[in-house]
Amino acid sequence: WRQPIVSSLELGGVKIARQDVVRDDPTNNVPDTIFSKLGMQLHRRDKHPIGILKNAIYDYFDTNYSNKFDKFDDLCPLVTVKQNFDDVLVPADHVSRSYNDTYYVDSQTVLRCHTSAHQAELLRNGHTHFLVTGDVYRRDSIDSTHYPVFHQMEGVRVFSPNDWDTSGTDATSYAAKDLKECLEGLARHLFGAVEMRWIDTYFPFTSPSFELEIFFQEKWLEVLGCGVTEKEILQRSGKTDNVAWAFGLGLERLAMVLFDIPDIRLFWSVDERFTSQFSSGQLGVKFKPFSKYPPCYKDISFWIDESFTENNLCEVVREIAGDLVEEVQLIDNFTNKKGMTSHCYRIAYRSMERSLTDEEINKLQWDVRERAVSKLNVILR
Ligand code: FA5
Ligand code: MG
Repeated sequence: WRQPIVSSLELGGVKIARQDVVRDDPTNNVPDTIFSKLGMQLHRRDKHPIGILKNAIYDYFDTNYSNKFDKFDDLCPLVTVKQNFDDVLVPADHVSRSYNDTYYVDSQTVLRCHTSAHQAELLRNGHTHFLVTGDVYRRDSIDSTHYPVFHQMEGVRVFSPNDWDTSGTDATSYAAKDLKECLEGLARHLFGAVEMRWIDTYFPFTSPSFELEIFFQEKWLEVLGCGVTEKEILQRSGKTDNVAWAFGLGLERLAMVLFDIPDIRLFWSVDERFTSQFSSGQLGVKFKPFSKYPPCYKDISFWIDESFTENNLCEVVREIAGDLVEEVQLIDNFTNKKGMTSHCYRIAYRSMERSLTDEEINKLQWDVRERAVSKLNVILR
């Protein structure tokens, strides 16, 4: 179940050797499990749910905007810190810049954590309507709707004064209204009737900013972020009189709703019982789970120090158990009289493809315990 690690690959016409990404460099935190995902490009496979969804979204934009949107789906996922953060006005002290949240190849290069990393450059190059699809990377928690590699589609539309002049509203309200109509139309195109709601939120690069949530498996699931582009981003690209909107769709989340896929790990499955259920251009099919294997829960408790983070624990667990880990959940947290803090995490192991043996799970859990001690500075209880 481990993928072979290739020694080099081509990304957006650039050849990248494994040594360029994974080497003994303290400013590099990209593990093999992540390197092995580079270049997989699920979004460019027409029979994969992510590729099918991308094409369906393309259809919506082509039809409603007479092919005005330029499309990019092969931009290199290695980007500079400037592209990923500075160009979209992420403040210098924002948590998303930390080694705890983002994969750094070296101190100036990251695996993009969002497709917004390409906004500024495309605007500078004169594009006014565009879609950017690609794999993005984040150090994150583990559950059925979070994965450290996933796919986003960015959309940007720039307006000129004559677009809103006759509308009777100001430019920002005009763009916000158009944005919501565009995305609601997209949701109807993909899902027909679906329960959804808008939430006000914050992004450094848009104001106002919104998230769209869809009701799925008894919960509200966040599927996209969007908003009216900050003036400064447009100004820096020479567009002083314009206003624009932008969105970033989480393609796995949308595909989970569309195809009824219960767990985000399935997108990486090469099991024929998964892959054979989808075909190019087919949106209507619902995924039929092959028999669900039982989960096995193992708890791990330890004393932590101030260097401990949940993302680091999740990476340790994933490096050992790969896609056999379904969820890592904090179930107990207390501080004793001496000021020592203890955490207990419950790890759910479950394969999507077969039953796991006790022996196998015990070995995984043993390795997790050992690695937690050696890498995370914790003391097992
Ligand atoms: C962003 O990434 C913004 N760049 C989106 C944006 C673009 C806002 C343009 C405004 C303008 P956020 O971090 O919320 O926002 O991620 C966007 C979507 O990606 C989420 O709504 C969710 O659907 C998906 N997503 C986020 N983290 C994960 C994950 N670990 N696994 C799977 N999907 C995820
Ligand atoms: Mg969000």
